[in-house]
Amino acid sequence: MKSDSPRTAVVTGASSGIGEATAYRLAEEGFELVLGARRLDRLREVAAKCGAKAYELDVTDKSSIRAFCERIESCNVLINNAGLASGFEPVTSLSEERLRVMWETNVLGLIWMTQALHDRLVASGNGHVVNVGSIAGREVYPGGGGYTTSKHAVRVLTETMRVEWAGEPVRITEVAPGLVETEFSVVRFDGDLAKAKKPYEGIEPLTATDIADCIAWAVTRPPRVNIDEIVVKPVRQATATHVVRDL
Ligand code: NDP
Ligand code: 8X3
Repeated sequence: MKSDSPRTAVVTGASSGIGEATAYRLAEEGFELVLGARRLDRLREVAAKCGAKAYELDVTDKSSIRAFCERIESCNVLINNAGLASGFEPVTSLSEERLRVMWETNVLGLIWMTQALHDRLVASGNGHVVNVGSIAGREVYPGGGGYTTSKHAVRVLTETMRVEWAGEPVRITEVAPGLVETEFSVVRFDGDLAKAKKPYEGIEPLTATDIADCIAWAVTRPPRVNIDEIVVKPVRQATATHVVRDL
């Protein structure tokens, strides 16, 4: 469904992966776009391809969020996508640095962005927040404690906002993917490309566009429809740890 009049969508973490693909899909749907991420050169390339505005944004930094949001006049849709995993450390040896970056990006950043744009979402009369969660918000695995706790928090926050906003013209959706081949694993394994390829070996992983399609579908339903959550995995992935591979 194409929008009748242009709605503005803000996408965090749009310099690569799911955020980048979402920018392209939402542009196709007729949205006006404001994109944010830390790597401004990459972000500008994405923006140029879809006619979007691109501003530097670090969701872990409240002053960066303030400066970013000051440039946004109106906002109908907020895609809280910026996020990452860092390492695979068991809880007993989780480093403060890795735990902090995951929680500050995936959880606190999502809260600060939502707080900053909530008034504009309500004022739009047809607001929508999409939080990019994960199957890691529904399951656990060894070495995942820092990341899975953050994504469980995203799930719970999404549900909490839904009850708090009941009666407001703001919908809220969680899109929770399994294995999607993006830069996610490169970041998780500190740039080790050989390790980063492993999770996707012997299967056909999801693409960033597959997730962007889910997001685009959720935000183009009629205003009366709230899609609560979409859990999406490759066919070969039954759970976070049960993946049938051709090796
Ligand atoms: P990518 O690494 O390709 O993209 C992550 C994006 O987040 C980048 O654009 C990055 O931009 C941005 N980002 C990271 N930290 C910050 C920050 N502090 N401020 C602003 N932007 C930031 O990975 P994905 O596209 O896969 O990840 C997108 C989301 O999807 C994440 O929330 C991730 O947890 C989730 N997800 C991914 C899955 C997968 O298998 N790939 C599965 C389930 C969920 P920059 O570095 O330029 O700031
Ligand atoms: C990413 C999916 O299974 O690597 O959110 O945690 S998983």
